[in-house]
Amino acid sequence: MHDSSRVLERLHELAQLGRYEAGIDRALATPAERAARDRFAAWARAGGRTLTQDRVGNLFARRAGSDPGAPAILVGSHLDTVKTGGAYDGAYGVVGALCALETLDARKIATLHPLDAVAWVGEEGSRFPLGCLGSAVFAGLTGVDEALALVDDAGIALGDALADAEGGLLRGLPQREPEPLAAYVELHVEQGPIMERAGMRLGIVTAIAGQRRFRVVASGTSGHAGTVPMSIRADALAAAAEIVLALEKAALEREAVVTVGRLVVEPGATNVIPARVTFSVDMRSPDDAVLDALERVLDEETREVGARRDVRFSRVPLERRAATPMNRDLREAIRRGAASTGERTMDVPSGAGHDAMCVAAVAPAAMLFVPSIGGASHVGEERTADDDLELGVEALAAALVEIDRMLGGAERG
Ligand code: HGY
Ligand code: MN
Ligand code: MN
Repeated sequence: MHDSSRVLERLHELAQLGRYEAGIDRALATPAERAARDRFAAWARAGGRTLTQDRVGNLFARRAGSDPGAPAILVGSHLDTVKTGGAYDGAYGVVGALCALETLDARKIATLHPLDAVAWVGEEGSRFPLGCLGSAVFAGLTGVDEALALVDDAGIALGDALADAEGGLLRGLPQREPEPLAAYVELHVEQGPIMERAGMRLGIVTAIAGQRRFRVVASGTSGHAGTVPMSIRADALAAAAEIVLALEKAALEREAVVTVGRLVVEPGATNVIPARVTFSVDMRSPDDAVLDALERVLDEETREVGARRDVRFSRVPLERRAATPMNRDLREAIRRGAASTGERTMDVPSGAGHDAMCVAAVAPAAMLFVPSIGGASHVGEERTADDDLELGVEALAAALVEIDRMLGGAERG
């Protein structure tokens, strides 16, 4: 389709921003990520959209509805990436939203509700320690000033980074004011293997797994690697390693996944016993009670290992997102829209977190997936077939019309 084929060229253009040999690194408020927001704004303007921006940099591009008083339907995703990101996680949902609006323009389809394409900032939490940062602020789950005060590893506050010309807010955009919302829809690559294994090209998300992130610090006693007998060591890294393996075992015994993705050893010298280890813990499960159980394991294990090894453990919660069911009515409207493409759909859970988890706090939310080749994501090799990318935009455009009709009917009584 003409309009959805722009999705390929735009994704290719975005994929150059932050590209290096391991993939794409496009962290919030860096020049590459700001360039991506600039591209979004340029494409939106070219499509005749009205652009607004909020205080943390989220961008909104409005396609007017026939009823100016009707609440907006938001549709979008995020432009930032993890350190070794691919070309599709987030970017696809942002570009797909713009292309879906352009598809409706080309077919001269009017909607009752305004349609706002949105680019959320900081979904990955790869620079500032809060995932879904932009959508959490938008939904009022995190205060703006609290977000602006978050600092990166170099001690730079988000507020300062957003004030900087290189990576900061776009200039000259009107402020997005709070307003009632009708619904939120997010198009995303699945980032897992379920759809590919089922041979399905369109997935309607049932629920998004709950997630909890922590920063854990193990503090032991440093010393000479050659002279301190093993029997009296308080080795922070050995203690942390026991916790990592205990969490892995606890996740294997439950419907959960736990990942320790970052681990920093201090002083980090080959001939010095580790004094302090700081590591991340990322827990996910579709069942919040399982996450509670995993937190108890973390408590119990750090207490036992800490006492046995004379290592002190402390932890800071970085993020806590409850398992989030997607809105049933929106799921059915998306199913009807997707059906108009002639493709079957499947229900699919999301193990990955998304901005929809936050927006669901202030509006009915739902997600539409297309398959990931080999289920790969958060790696440079992330891939989705071009025709699936285009199909997703077609299905999204049709879903927006169905949602508009469903909500319009509801409001008209
Ligand atoms: O970590 C996640 O699931 C998401 O990609 N931020
Ligand atoms: Mn991601
Ligand atoms: Mn994502």
